[in-house]
Amino acid sequence: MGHYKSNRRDIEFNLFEFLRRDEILGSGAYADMDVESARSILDEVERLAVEDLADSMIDSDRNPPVFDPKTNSVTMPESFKKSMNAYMNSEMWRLDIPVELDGTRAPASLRWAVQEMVLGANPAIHMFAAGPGFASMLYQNGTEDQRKLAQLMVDKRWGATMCLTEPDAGSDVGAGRTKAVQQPDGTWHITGVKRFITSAEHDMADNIVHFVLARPEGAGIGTKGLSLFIVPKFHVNLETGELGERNGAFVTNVEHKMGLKVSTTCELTLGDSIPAVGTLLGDVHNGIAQMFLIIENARMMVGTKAIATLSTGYLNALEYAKERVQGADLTRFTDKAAPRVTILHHPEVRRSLMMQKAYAEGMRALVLYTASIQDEIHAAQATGGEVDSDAERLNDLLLPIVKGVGSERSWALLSEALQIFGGSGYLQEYPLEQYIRDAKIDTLYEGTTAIQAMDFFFRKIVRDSGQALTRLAGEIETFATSDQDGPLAIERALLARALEDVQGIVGTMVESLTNAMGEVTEMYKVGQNANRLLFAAGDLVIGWLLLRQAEVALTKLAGEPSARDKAFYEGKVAAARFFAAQVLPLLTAQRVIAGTVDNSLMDVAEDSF
Ligand code: ST9
Ligand code: FAD
Repeated sequence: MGHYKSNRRDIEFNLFEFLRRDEILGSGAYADMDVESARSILDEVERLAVEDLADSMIDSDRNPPVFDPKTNSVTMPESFKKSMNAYMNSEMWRLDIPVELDGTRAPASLRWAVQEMVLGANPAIHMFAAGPGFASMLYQNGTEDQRKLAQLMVDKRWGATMCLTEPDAGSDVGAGRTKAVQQPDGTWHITGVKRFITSAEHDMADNIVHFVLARPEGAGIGTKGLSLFIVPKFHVNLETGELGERNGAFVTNVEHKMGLKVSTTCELTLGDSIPAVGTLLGDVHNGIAQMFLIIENARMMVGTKAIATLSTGYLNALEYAKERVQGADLTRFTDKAAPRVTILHHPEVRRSLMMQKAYAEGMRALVLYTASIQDEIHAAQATGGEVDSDAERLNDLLLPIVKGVGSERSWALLSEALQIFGGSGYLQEYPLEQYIRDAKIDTLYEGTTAIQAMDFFFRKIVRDSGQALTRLAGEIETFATSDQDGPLAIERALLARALEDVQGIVGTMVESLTNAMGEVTEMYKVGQNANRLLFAAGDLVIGWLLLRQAEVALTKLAGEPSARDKAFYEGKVAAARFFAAQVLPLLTAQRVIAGTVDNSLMDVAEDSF
């Protein structure tokens, strides 16, 4: 067996029992995608993920891509190429592109369920295979010529990159210095150095199309002065699709990393030896907003990747805990002759595994719930091009939780999963050490956690005038205050308290923000509480989703489930109760701390650190 363990039962529970995606499949915009087709796609992707994709994950970590600085080229490991071919030949990537580009129409919820398995089995496959996804963005926002390029990217399975970061412009994208100068023929010459660019060089596609943020001569400062340019590695004859001369975008270094080694992280030098010729996306200067169309998708991807890795980490740990025999049951620990038991008998091992299960399943619910909100957005678009602004706001609010909380909790809990293996977890014989190395990046790229936290508070709450938060809080409150005599009464009360705590933290931060109008240093208090709020909101939403799932499971248990289903549903209820009892009360302490934060931290002299 390979390293990857999917949780197909829980994925299907989310899609069809919890989020009732069966109600949108097979009709309306998804008339061609009924439940049966969706299930057969899940079948095929699960097989592909467990076998073909997972197959190369370990080998390509031990034998990573090789960069040749003389030719600015990269040779990928053969094992990985094989997995990549299997994925591209499966045509499953067509789920992520519109029908106009020969895609397969599928709801976002199904697409993210599919991508969870791809990302859990071998995350870099998703990234190298993102070319068609970038092509759809190009098709939707590009000029006529760029739409032709988009079609070629799909037909020829070219790769693509997003190029924001520079040596002095990481979180602060607006500090970018890469320059664009317009030419008489309307094209642009780009010069500069982009750093840390994922997939910018490899030998698995004939061409790679770079989506580059650069500042046109004379444009203003900051992110608003940036424009988005389309810079292919090779020039292209847009009518025939033939490749022309090499363009002046060369990879000049590939980083050596802690993990995710098969994903090439490149320095991309533009316009050094020969001109790097680009075209302006859509012929409009609106670079940062355009790039965020990609970033939003990529942030969802990173959260899903993290959570997928936690899920397989947990399932590997669970399997080990059921087999490893060590020590006696705690009730007989003074009896030296007591029979030895599997470690799953030990309370601390159970606590840790249940925490992993609750977060892995709670955050899967978070990803797929968010995807179901994206379904609402797309449904509105499909019926007459309308905008469902409530759904868009809620999706925007949830994205930093998916990305920021998903990555941080997964990375921390993967360490607990490794702990279940004892010393064996530290060995390369088991996948946990690689999972941890490969998942750490999720807290860093696509905006670090601090950036997600500030995005959450300033943009998604304050700038939104709390509209999405109010909708979400309203739904949580309705659930928490209903069925007060039911089997989840205690948990609903804990949820209601957690909601008050999160609202309390928001209130404290809004107060600091208001006070900052008089005393500007009050802003530091907002900064000190930002991550706290993001994590607390994440726990609240995860707790709410787990309890809603428990409610569904209890209904099923009242019927006549099979023995397997009975165990599954009881597990859902147990995880929800555990999370409510062990995690939600911690938010009260967070609220108290948020209220007592002062600026003494900011007064500590640098030399005193
Ligand atoms: C990276 C790549 O790390 C990692 C792996 C890549 C793998 C690639 C493959 C997978 C991708 C698949 C994609 C397929 C494509 C599918 C497409 C489908 C269509 N939401 O607050 P302001 C905008 S890449 C939306 O003043 P500052 C907005 O336009 C590197 N928009 O910011 C706004 O204007 P307005 C990742 C947002 O202070 C404007 O920005 N690097 C949002 O100037 C200015 O906003 C990072 O992520 C948002 N949440 O700049 C950088 N926020 O206000 C992290 C801003 O008028 N740093 N906009 O609406 C940040 O995010 C900073 O907060 C900052 C600050 C740069 C935005
Ligand atoms: P910095 O911005 O220098 O941050 C350092 C620390 O300071 C962080 O802890 C951060 O949270 C904190 N910090 C910074 N600013 C603030 C603030 N205002 N408030 C509070 N805290 C702050 N980029 C691309 O453009 N394309 C890619 O394909 C891509 N792929 C990547 C792949 C890998 C493997 C890596 C490592 C990076 C990749 N990146 C890519 C770059 C990535 O997006 C950046 O590393 C990330 O945005 C952070 O920037 P930085 O590394 O410069 O850190």
